[in-house]
Amino acid sequence: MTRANRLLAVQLLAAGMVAGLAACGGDSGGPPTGPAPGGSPGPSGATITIANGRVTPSSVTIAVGQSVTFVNNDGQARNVTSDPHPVHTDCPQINAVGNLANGATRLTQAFPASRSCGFHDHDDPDNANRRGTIVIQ
Ligand SMILES: [Cu+2]
Repeated sequence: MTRANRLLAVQLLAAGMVAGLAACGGDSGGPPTGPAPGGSPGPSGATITIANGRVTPSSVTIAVGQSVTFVNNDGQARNVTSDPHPVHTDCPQINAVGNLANGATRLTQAFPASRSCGFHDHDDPDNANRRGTIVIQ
């Protein structure tokens, strides 16, 4: 290898390393599903069923300390998460339901305080048929 060739090889190597570094940056993950606190379910105060592409009922009222049962009979997985999309931070108790396979049933964690909590299907967040509200009294 001549001196000129060796210099060229070093330059090509350096250029490759810079390109490699540039390709490493950026966010490769999908949207976060939000924090999943270490809470546990309480007694179920209401049941929301997903079927025919919609949640029924779309609004339920429960007591402080209770959970909501989600049942998925929609023929495919549905992803039940707290508003707001995509951070799911309002009522992380809902994120305990998360990705719910067809035929599966899962409880939210117990809701610790009186408030209203919106939820949505994270895989179709603007679909009003799969949005709803949990009112904790
Ligand atoms: Cu979402």
